[in-house]
Amino acid sequence: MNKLNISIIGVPTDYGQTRRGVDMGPSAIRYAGVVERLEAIGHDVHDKGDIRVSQKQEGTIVDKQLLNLEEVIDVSTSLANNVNEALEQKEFPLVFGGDHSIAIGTLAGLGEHYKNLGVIWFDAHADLNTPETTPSGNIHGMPLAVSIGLGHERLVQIRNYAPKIKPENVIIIGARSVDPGERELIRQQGIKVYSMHEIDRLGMTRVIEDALAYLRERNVDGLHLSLDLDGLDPLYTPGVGTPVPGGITYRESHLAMEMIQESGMLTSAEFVEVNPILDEKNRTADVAVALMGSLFGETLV
Ligand code: EXY
Ligand code: MN
Ligand code: MN
Ligand code: MN
Repeated sequence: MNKLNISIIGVPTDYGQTRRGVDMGPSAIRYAGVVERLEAIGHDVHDKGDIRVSQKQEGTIVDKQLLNLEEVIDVSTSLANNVNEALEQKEFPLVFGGDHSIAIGTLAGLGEHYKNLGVIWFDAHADLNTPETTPSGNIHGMPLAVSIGLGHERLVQIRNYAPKIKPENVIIIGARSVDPGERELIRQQGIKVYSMHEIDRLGMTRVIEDALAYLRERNVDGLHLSLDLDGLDPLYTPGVGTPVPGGITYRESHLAMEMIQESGMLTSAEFVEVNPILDEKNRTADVAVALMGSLFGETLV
C-alpha cells in the first residue's frame, strides 16, 4: 500500500433531490470514524471541512426539469475549485456527499488535470438523465450526463470547459434502475455497463477484472471512483434516498474496493447519498467507512 496524502472535502448538500437529511452525510461519515480509519492504515489525512452551501435562494424561477438549478451550480462551482486545489497541492481528493449531484463539481475539479480520466460509477442508477429525459427534475439523476457534456449549459460549463470525461472511459457497475432516456444515451454513447444481471452471471471478480482491463486498454491516466451507497442492496445501506432492492452485497462491494486498491490506478474518490435521517442508526455511513478501509489498503490479515 503506498502512503497517500488524502484531502477530505465534505459537501453538505441535498439540492440535487427532494428528501431531507442527505446534507448531513458528511457529518455521519466523519462520525463513523473515517479519519482515524484511514490514518490507522498509514495515510496522511487532511480533513479540509465542508464547503459552504448557500441557503435556498428565494424567488428564483422554478424549472420543474432542473430543481434547485442555481443552488446546484453554486455548490458544484465551489466544490470544483476545492478539488482542483487539492490536486494542485498533490493531495488525493476524497469527497463526501451530499446527494450525487456533487459529482458535477468533483469531475469539474478533476477533468483539467487528466487527458483521459477513467470513471467507475458504482450505483443502482445510471445518473444519465438530461432536462429533456428526467422523470423527476432532480439533478442527482443527471451528473454523469452533465460530465460527458450533455445537459444544461451552465452545469456542463462549470469551470468553463467541457466535457469533463469521455463516455468511452466510463463504467457503470450495479445498475438496476435505468430510465428509457438513459438507455438510449448508453447505447448512443457506448457507455460500458455491468448491471446486476452481469454481476450475477459473471461474478464481481470477473466484472472488476474486465472493467480495469478495459480502462487500461483505453490508457486512462487516472481513475475516479464515484460510489453511490445505493449501489449496495438496501439490506446493507438503508440510509439512502432512492433505495432499489436486489443490489450489490456487502462482501461483493468490499471485493470491488480491494481489487481497485490492488490495481494501483485510483486517483480520486467520492462517497455519496448517505442519508442518516433515513438510516438505521449510522449503518450506511459505517458501511461507507468500512468500504473506504478496503479501498485504501486495509489488509484482511
Ligand atoms: N433516474 C431517476 C431520476 O433521474 O430521477 C432516479 C435517480 C436517482 C439518482 C440517485 C443518485 O443515484
Ligand atoms: Mn499532508
Ligand atoms: Mn447516483
Ligand atoms: Mn443511485
